[in-house]
Amino acid sequence: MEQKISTYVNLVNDYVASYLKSIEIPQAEAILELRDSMSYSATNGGKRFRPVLSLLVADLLDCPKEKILPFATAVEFIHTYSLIHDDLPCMDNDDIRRGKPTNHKVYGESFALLAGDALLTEAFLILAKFYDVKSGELIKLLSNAAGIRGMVGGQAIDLRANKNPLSVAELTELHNLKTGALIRVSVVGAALIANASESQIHHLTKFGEGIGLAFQIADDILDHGEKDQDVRSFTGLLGLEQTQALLDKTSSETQGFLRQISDRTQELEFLISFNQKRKI
Ligand code: GRG
Repeated sequence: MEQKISTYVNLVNDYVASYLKSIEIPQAEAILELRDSMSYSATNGGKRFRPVLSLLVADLLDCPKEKILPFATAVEFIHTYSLIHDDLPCMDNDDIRRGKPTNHKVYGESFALLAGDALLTEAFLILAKFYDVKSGELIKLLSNAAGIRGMVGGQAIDLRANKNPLSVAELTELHNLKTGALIRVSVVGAALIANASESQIHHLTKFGEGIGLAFQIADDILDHGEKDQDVRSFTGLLGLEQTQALLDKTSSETQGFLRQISDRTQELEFLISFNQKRKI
């Protein structure tokens, strides 16, 4: 299974890199530099958790990977833009991401801002270009997950939650929006492309919500020590032990949703336990 995941990561890496290399753009020096800035962050060693999730959903539903790769790339572009903007001095002001200098440290703040803008916009161009009659539905799904009703809304709550302690329910809501929505859409969008039935989409949506939340809880456990006093983290609110118990509970509930879909969900179950134990 590890071998399959690493093959899928390579598949996504190749697709993302060649997509950006081959886009038709004006050949002005500044625009070529902007494309470099987009590529720098989009091909900079991310785990590719969201695209791998989409590809495994495609496998479950017997859908060819080639049909999913453009969608998975669109979601990864939005994820990449959010990280570039999140690292900017006006947000988290981070110098290092994935062990390398952040986008603005290499290309400057204004080009980092533009690289994020261009990745966000390109995501929707991909959906419009590759998915014929399904484009509208996919654009609606991704807009809801990425914008004010999803990731950006969650980021707004996060920024304003600076000083006020949140309840566990409020923190869960924040993370369902900020991190969970894009992970859920990786599952649901792939299911839609793969012609899933209404009942499969229903159970996969529940699975997507569960793994999105589990991903964030695992992230807080990984960051424990750095932000254990932070009221916007599960470890900050609950402590390490209770957060670990919450991760285990969320992971097993998430497995339960999978079992209602089919008896061929072992690979997606592996991703749940990979997340439970991940060190990156
Ligand atoms: C700035 C619009 C805007 C949104 C920012 C998602 C987000 C919203 C900020 C990222 C902050 C953060 C560290 C959130 C925790 C969960 C998370 C999304 C981690 C990073 O995702 P990974 O682990 O990253 O999938 P890689 O590097 O593997 O791609």
